[in-house]
Amino acid sequence: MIPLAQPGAMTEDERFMFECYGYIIIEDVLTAAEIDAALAAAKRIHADTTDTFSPLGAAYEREPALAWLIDHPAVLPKVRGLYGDKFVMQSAWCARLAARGEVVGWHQDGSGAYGFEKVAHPVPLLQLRASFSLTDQSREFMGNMMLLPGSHRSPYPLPQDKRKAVQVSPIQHNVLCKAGTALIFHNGVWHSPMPNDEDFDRYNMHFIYSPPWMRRADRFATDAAALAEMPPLRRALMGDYERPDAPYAGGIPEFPFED
Ligand SMILES: O=C(O)CCC(=O)C(=O)O
Repeated sequence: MIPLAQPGAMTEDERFMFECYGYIIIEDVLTAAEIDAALAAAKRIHADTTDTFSPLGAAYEREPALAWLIDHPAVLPKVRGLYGDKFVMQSAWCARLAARGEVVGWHQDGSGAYGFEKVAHPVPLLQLRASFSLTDQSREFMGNMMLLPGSHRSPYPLPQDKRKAVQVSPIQHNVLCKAGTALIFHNGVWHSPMPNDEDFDRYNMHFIYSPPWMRRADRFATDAAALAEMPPLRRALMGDYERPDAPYAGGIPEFPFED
């Protein structure tokens, strides 16, 4: 029971699946050449990485092969389908899980300082994540994402004593996917990376989309030179407004969507 979706606009069936599970999966979003380019970029970004798990922010400022994923035509229409026409890319993390590395830790995304579960129940959608797998994860123990479908609706948290375990529930879904797959999920879904028993590092590229008033997490402002290189829609998604208070006051410019 895999919530498979197709590239492009969110259909009613896909929306229903997303609401039930809290995530959808789109296969074959990247071609072999695009995977190679993005993976090479991710490896350059992590040239000095020694930690078992390291998510590095703002890699798209230096690597065009990662920047173009920000408004990928297979994925961005899904984000728009859920948020409407005004949202920003709040952060992006190029995440390496080292060969034979393990950092199992089940959690919901959000803020350690003020958890989203304190805002409302069900946990509101504030960080919609699109994750591109850049290495093969088609078998278990390849650093796959593990998810608890529907857990974004649970008023009851995953028991504390389970959060470091690989197997936590009969309903858990360990995502098996090839490189080039996109996983789109709600911040409220309990998830964790599976250990990586392979002898190669695992890479994922995560993009987090949020309402325009959310504070950015991987940068204070987008690098001006990188911003200048971006096409108009991508630039708008970066949320570098001339007036930082505009997201509250309604002064955000229209986004240059093509339709
Ligand atoms: O394994 C990954 O790349 C993602 C880890 C994770 O759970 C997170 O970034 O919230």
